[in-house]
Amino acid sequence: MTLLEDLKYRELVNQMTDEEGLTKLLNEEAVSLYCGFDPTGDSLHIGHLLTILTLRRFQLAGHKPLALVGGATGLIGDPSGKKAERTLNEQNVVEEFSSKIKGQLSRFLDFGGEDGAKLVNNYDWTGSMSVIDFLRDVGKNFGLNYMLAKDSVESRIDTGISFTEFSYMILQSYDFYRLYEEENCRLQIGGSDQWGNITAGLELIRKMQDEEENDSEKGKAFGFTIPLVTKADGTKFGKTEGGAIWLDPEKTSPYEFYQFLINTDDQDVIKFLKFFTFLTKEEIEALEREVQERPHERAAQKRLAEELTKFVHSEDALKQAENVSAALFGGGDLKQLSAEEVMQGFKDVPSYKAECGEIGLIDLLVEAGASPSKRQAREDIKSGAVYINGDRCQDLEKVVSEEDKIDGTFTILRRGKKKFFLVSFS
Ligand code: 545
Repeated sequence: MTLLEDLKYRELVNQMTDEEGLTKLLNEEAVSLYCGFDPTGDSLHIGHLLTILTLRRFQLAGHKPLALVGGATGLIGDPSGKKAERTLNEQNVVEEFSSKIKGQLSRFLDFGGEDGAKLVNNYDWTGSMSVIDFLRDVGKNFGLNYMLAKDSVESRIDTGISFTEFSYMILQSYDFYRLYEEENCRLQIGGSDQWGNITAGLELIRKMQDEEENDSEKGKAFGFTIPLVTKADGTKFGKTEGGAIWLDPEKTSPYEFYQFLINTDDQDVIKFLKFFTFLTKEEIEALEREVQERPHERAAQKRLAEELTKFVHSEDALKQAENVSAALFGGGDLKQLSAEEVMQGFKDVPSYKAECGEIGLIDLLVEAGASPSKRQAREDIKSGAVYINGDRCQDLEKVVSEEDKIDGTFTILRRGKKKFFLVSFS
């Protein structure tokens, strides 16, 4: 399969300019291509992963990805797909976000060697440009009607759009032109929301080239968009009750990340395997049969969670996530967990810090908020509703001590079927 055939098989093609021309180019040459990421937050989330993985697919097929961090455009705000004007972030905030996003991008692409991927920042050429140069050299190429007709602008005419956001497409277009000139970048990719900005860039390249005349040997440039990730039930992909699924392990632990994927619906899992993994068509088809014949085994979901947790985090992080999941849901042993794994798995349960090294179970149940009174605590223990680290305890005299501390740090109390309490000792 060629790269484009593979992308089509994976349903990763939303729109492209001049399919025939692009097919020919990609088959004949190693092509530099780019995708931009504006530092609008301190982390990428799982939705952004799709574009990163697509860049990686191009790279694996021998092409050269340029990952652009929008140090300049992040100061302005892309109106594409946004219903309302964005609030501007301070320059130092954008700089901080830029370095975080840069760090994340560099983990997902191969930057080694001469043909390795490259990180660029549009602040390097836009930050110092004068407003006169911008208006004379770049802005002159954009007709007002052309700009007004773009979705990102047109959809905001009634609700309002500032000149700042209105001008955004010119900045992104200029980036494409610069990368085309300086890096021989022939292709820009992005989500479907980026189509307007990408085609505006192609328009600018064409016009600036006409001006240069002498240099008409330069090849043609192309645009390509991938679909936004949607789910069969119509709810938004990548969001849980706890918020977005981030790629930063401090914001979304590898365990939460893994659990999010394991819980993928049967209706979505094959599509997500195509989108998010490098498994072959044959491997995916085999998993598709598994979903049909043995849905309860969730083989496809497991594979999806494994592949992606490994890619985004690490082999070790995947092991941890599997350990925690097994201990919590698979009848595994809580006592085998490390303190770190306990913290990941029990992040959202009420926690209690015991002031001393050991404490009577009845007192602990009350202090940790598991039982409302000592009387009730006694009842709970007697009736067999109380578990310490997964083991039922019916001993009214029980003192929770060293031997009950997982990894020397935590004790997990459970009352009834599902009420967990995390006790840490100082
Ligand atoms: C800036 C300058 C360029 C080319 C592109 C840009 C960015 C582009 C944009 N892209 C989105 C984005 O989201 C924030 C990410 C980091 C927190 O706004 N104008 O920056 C998303 N993009 C990836 C996909 C996207 C897009 O990074 O293209 O469709 C989401 O999946 O929304 O010269």
